[in-house]
Amino acid sequence: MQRIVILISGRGSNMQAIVDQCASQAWPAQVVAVVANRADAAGLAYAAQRGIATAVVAHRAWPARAEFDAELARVIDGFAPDWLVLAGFMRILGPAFVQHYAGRLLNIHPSLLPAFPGLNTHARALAAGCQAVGATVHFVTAELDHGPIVVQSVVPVQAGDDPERLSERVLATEHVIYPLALRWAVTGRLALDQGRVRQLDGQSQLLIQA
Ligand code: NHR
Ligand code: GAR
Repeated sequence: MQRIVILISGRGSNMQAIVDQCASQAWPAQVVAVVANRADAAGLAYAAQRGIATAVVAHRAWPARAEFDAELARVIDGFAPDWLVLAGFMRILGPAFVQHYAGRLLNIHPSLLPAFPGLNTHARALAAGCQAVGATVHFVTAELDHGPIVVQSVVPVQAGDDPERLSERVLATEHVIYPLALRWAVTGRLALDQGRVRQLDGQSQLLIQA
């Protein structure tokens, strides 16, 4: 059984989708812990209710980023993860932390990377006149939102869209592609080839949500 630890900062709907599909599709894996950087992260209650261990490492208690990263890694390593999953996790992680989990650390970002790394992606995409937006699951590297891409979803922009409406439609695709990427990960279906990710069964790494 592969061991998955999920990091959240808030609602945790991507975490829920992963927990649900891991169980319902009987992956050779289990979500062994959900860790948040804020005690008020709503997703913690869902995890606890599913019988999953939870932990909080409050970033505010650790003034230096490197100290927060070290404490976070100490708590995570107590759960001995094979895969570490950022799901709406809102703190930038330093190079030492990222290196420690290299090759087993995934993130989902609500844009079509490499466009719009960072925050407020939907507002920036609308302001730029983008006709399509989406989400990207990628391996995390020290460079923010720039690691090798595992799978992307594309969502057309509709007349009258605002960031909130757009984020709802993109989020629905996140709940499809993030569990998919993780199922590939825990079943050994991902290979890194010259800095690019290949799906070894030849399955499409693109979801188009018309
Ligand atoms: N860390 C590294 N090294 N590389 C990545 O690709 C990372 C990462 C940590 C988080 C998620 C990311 C996203 O998908 C992620 C990817 C937070 C910020 C941010 O600016 C940016 C990107 C992401 C997550 N955070 C502020 C900070 O100072 C705090 C914002 C807040 O607390 O609300 O850390 O978008
Ligand atoms: C998701 O849209 C995720 O892509 C995004 O935050 C939302 C979290 O929702 N992530 C980031 O913006 C990372 N900086 P969730 O908590 O319900 O999964």
